[in-house]
Amino acid sequence: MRMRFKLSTAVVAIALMTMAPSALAATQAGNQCVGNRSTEKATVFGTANAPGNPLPATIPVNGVITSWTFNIVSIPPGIISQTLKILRPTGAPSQFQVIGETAPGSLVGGSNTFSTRIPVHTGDLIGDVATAEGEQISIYCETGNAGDRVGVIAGNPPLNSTATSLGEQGGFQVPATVSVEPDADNDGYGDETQDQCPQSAAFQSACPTVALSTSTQVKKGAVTVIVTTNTPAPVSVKGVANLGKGKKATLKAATQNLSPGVLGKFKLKFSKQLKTKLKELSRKQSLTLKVTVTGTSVAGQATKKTLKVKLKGQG
Ligand SMILES: [Ca+2]
Ligand SMILES: [Ca+2]
Repeated sequence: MRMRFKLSTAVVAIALMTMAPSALAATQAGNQCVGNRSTEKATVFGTANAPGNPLPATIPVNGVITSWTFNIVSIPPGIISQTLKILRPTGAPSQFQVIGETAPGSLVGGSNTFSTRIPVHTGDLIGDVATAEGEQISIYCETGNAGDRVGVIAGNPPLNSTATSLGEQGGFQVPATVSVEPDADNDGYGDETQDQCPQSAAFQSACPTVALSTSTQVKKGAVTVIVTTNTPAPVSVKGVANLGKGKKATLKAATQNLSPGVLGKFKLKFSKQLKTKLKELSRKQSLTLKVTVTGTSVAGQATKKTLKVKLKGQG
C-alpha cells in the first residue's frame, strides 16, 4: 500500500483516549484504531483484530447497521470523506460481494459518527474507501500488531458487484466501528432506533392499534356479527346471555384474520340451553346477548368492542 500520510503514535494514543464510549446497547464491531495511513485506488477491509481487542473485526450478528464511527487523527490533504463498504464472502476463495455502502461521511479530525441503515449478516466485513469527487483513497491504521489484519480490493467496487481480494496484510486495520441493532421482523430497519414496530415488517412507524366497526343480524337460531378492521388483525367474537338462576349461555365464533375493507362474518349459533330459554319467553319478552368483539394488533394490544343484542322470546 502506498503511504500518503503518517502521524506520530503519541497523537494517535491521545485521540484513542478521548474517544467517547458508545451509548447504544446495540452490538459493536470493527476496530477503534485511529486512521493514520491511506492508500490510493483501493478498498481496505478488516479481517481480524489482534487478540485482546474487545470488538469483533467482522459482523458478529444478523441485524442492521444503524450508525458507524470513523476515527482519523487529522485530515490529510485531499481527503474529505470516507464511505463504509460492507462485504459478504461469496463462498468462492477471496471473493466478496459489496452488499452495503453508506453515503460519504464528511470527516473531521478525531471521531466521526454517522447514521446509516444497512442490513447485515454474521460474517460480513467492514471496509472503507473515499468516493467523493472521484477519489479512491482508503484510510487505514498502522497498528503495529500483526494480529490486526486487512484485505485489499483494487479500486472501489460498486454496490452489489463482486470483487476479489488482492490478499491480506498484518499490522493494519480499518478505523471504523459499527453499531448493529437486532431486526427481529427482518424489515431492514434496526429495532432499537429505526423501527417503532419491531413486531411487524409491514410497519416502521408505531404499530397501528386495531379499530373495529361492527353490525349485527339477528335470526332465529343465531346472531351474525359483521366486523371490519382498519388494519390486518385476528378478530374473535364471543357472546354471553344470562339465562337466570345463575346460568349462562356462552357462544363463540372461530377467530378470523381480517384484512382492512373486508367484511368478516362471525356466526354465534344459539346453544340448546339458549334455544330452550327463548322458547320459554313470550314474544314480548327478551334476553340480552352481550357480544364482545376483540381485535389484536401486531404488537399484541387488544381492542375490545361490546355490543348488546336483544333476543326476542320465541314462545
Ligand atoms: Ca425491524
Ligand atoms: Ca417493523
